[in-house]
Amino acid sequence: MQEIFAERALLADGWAAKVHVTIGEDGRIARVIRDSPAGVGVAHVPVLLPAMGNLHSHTFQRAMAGLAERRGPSERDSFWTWRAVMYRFLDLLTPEEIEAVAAQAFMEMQEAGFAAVAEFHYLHNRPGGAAYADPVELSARIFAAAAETGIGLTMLPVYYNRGGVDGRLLAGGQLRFANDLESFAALLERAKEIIHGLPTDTGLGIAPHSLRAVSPADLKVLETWLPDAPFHMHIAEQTAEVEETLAVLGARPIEWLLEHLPVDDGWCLIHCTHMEPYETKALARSGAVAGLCPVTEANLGDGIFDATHFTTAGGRFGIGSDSNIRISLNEELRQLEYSQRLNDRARVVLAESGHSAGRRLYDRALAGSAQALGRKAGVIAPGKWADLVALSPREAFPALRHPDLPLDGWIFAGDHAVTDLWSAGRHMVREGRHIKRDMIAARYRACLTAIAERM
Ligand code: NGQ
Ligand code: ZN
Repeated sequence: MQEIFAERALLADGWAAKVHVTIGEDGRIARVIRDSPAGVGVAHVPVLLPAMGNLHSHTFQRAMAGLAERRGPSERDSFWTWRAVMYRFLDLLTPEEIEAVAAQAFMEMQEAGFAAVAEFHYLHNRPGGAAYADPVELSARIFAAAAETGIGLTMLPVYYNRGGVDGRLLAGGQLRFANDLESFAALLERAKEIIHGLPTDTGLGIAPHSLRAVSPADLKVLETWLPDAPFHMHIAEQTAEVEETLAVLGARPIEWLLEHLPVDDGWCLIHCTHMEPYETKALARSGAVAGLCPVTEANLGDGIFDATHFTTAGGRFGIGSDSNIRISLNEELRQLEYSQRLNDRARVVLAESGHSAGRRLYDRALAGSAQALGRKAGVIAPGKWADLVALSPREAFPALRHPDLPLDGWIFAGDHAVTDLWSAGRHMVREGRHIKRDMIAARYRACLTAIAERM
């Protein structure tokens, strides 16, 4: 049992003072007591929040952060030129390096305040496309990195079968992603076997990569395979993808998807950047989570998600660090709000009158990520996973008159606010540092050096 005493904690019905939380041996919250005396032998924290999950990550891309910020030779640098760099980079990576980079990224996520992650994992084969003897050779690296860091993992093996909506063949770096339905079924079976030996908060879902990489027929098959599991997919991120979908399928991506598949609250659609107003409303009504990755979307020049109308229509969202160009929970939420402000030329957009933007962003992303990860978390209440984050607010004003100040301070003004983090009760970040930081970071640096020598 672990005991935490928080001066202030964000509970399901709002802020409460002097909260005593007990975490059971099983990693779940056992007890929550308000107005409790500060006990002895108890971790004492100023502010305690439910910790959210990072709903979209490709960990290997962390190792190329900064390498694609030079303008290339083409007329216009774009998502597609970035993708070509990314494909060349991933072709260099060994299984050991994929694990070391994943561990570094997971550790940084926990230090940023994420208790869990949905890893959208599409590296399956050797460079050039030959299969490994074990189809989960590379997926097992992600499981190992999660186990080492203690992050809560929802594993999303990715199905990637073709090079574009027109059905063109995979080429170059994409050969590492390839599966057909038969090989993918075998991969999922092996993934289930591995999960049996992992912490019980580990989850499994399916991720058809996109309408570009998966045929309508395969998508309809995959959708039936793990009925209650998370089902994630990239969609409508780039205008070229919208145009290709219109040309081949006769409808815009979100429009087509909502019409042809039973999109519901088990689905998480990543990006959804380009929607017509009728798609925004229909997506909101579906109950699916929009997986927003504001920092990556800005980095890749995707465009601006219409969060204003989506949330007004009751749409659910969570946030992901996607390319991991920067791993920062508060910066994702800040970027999301700022993109709306710049677009609407307004202030405090994603909160109703009289409410705090930080609080609204945090509450919504918390609920959206728990839904998207299929994780019984997101609330400090008995029975839920003990996914918890403690903050050390820097603000000078006492939060008495404005209880959401710790959140607004963290998201809009703060940086190094996270002091402690628990993932399903595993107390992995203490005094702002992951307990295995030195070892994981040293191994990561050695990998970067080795990769650089092969570039
Ligand atoms: C990915 N990333 O799967 O890593 C993609 C690039 C693609 C983003 N879409 C590949 N941000 O979409 O074709
Ligand atoms: Zn992605």
